[in-house]
Amino acid sequence: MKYSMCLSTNPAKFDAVPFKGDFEVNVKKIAELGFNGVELAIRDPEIIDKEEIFRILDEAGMGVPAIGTGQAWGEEGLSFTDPDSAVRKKAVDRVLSHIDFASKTGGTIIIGLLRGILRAEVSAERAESWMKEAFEICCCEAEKEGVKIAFEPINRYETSLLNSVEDGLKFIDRIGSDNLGMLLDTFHMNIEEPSIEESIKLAGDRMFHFHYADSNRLYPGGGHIDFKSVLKAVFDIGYTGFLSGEHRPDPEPAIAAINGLKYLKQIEKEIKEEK
Ligand code: LER
Ligand code: MN
Repeated sequence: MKYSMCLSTNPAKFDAVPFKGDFEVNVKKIAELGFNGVELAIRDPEIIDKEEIFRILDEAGMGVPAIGTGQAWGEEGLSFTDPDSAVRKKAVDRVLSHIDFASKTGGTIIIGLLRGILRAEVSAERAESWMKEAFEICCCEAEKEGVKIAFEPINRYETSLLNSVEDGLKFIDRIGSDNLGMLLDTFHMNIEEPSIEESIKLAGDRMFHFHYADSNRLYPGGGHIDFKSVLKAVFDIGYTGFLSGEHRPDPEPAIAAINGLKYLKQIEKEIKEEK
């Protein structure tokens, strides 16, 4: 299995991105710890030095399995479901602006929090139709550049729009683009899914990407998710992508990252030995 770690290219409020600060130092550190790639959280592709990022990634031999877009919501309030059509358009344009960089890195664009939240003045039907329209535009443009998009179900305390894997799958089926799949995150699934394993199986080959964190959003082993059973389900569906760490940096980013990586690799070994 390949492992990546979430890393923000710019300062951000979100606390489950373990590495922030000096990009080059962090990429080197993540490579040293034994990860195969970095998942980049990018608020706005216009404000990053892409050439410099490529140089750093190349030197460290790091792949980019995915690009997170949620900071445009967290830091700027952009969303697909804002009552203001200008804000919705800005959110869609922001996703479109990720496509070029994503095509060069081969990374899947993640759409999670950028869907927004259900506002009191907006009906659920209206919000879903805005989301559908936004996803259709993004998928169509991304497809032209061979870029995939992954929709992430997110727990009810962060959004009231599409919390479960089942609802997420129904939503992506309505859009019906081959380049649209799912990002499953163990932290959200622990809150929303009757069975994490069954939801992974339900997603099957529509699972394009995977976030790991324990029940309390610490590194795996810091909470009570049964990662052996979860990893078995991931193997069973034939997933060959990255497992990406999106957990809190406690007690310290590198310690959290290595604790989680060691824990998951040991479980992987046990599963293989039992076969
Ligand atoms: C982003 O991948 C995520 O999981 C959200 O919880 C961000 O708040
Ligand atoms: Mn996530």
